Amino acid sequence: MNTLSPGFHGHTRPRSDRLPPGQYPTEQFPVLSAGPTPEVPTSTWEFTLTGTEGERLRTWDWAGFGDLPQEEPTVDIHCVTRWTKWDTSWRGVSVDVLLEGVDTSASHVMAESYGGYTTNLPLADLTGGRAWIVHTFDGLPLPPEHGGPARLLVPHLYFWKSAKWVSGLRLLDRDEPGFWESVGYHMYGDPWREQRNRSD
Ligand SMILES: Nc1nc2c(c(=O)[nH]1)N[C@H]1C(S)=C(S)[C@@H](COP(=O)(O)O)O[C@H]1N2
Ligand SMILES: [Mo]
Repeated sequence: MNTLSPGFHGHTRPRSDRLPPGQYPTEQFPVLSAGPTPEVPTSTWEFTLTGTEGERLRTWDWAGFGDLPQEEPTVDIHCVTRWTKWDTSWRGVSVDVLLEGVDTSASHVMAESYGGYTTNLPLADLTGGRAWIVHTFDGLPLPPEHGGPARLLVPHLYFWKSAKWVSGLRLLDRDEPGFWESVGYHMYGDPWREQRNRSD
């Protein structure tokens, strides 16, 4: 008999049920960067929410970001190069908090990074407690090679959607390809449906 307690969370499911098709589990934390690791001091770090007309809606500096309510998600991550890492623990701010009170008809978002990386997502996938801007991994400041000082974390999509060195979110009226999407990666990237390439 299956009993789901009120406190049931995804990460209490057995790991065998948490391996998407075509993935293998790893204990390592591989580094995958398309270019050099940008140096982003927290003294000059900014995170900007930009509207569909290019207007600056909100900006946080490092101190202001730290004053926002923080969450500690523990989630599985799935890279399109086929590794899955279970139960990764992070600390950061829910994107719901950043979008609070923003009135928009935007359908999509471009995540933008220091260094120029971009990746596109439906706005709905960043809300509902499913996406965070994280600055801490395993209780320690996020190392630069993994996206520190802060990265996007969207664990329900392939990990290329989790932009490292994130500098902001730009609201879009329609879907537009980001960096990997423009060279053939899937526009959405659901690991459970193996949406690796545009043709999947
Ligand atoms: N800014 C930026 N973010 C990025 C990337 C990148 O090259 N630049 N690579 C993506 C890819 S393909 C993956 S799998 C993950 C890798 O994150 P990791 O290096 O912390 O494992 O970051 C994603 N975010
Ligand atoms: Mo990746």
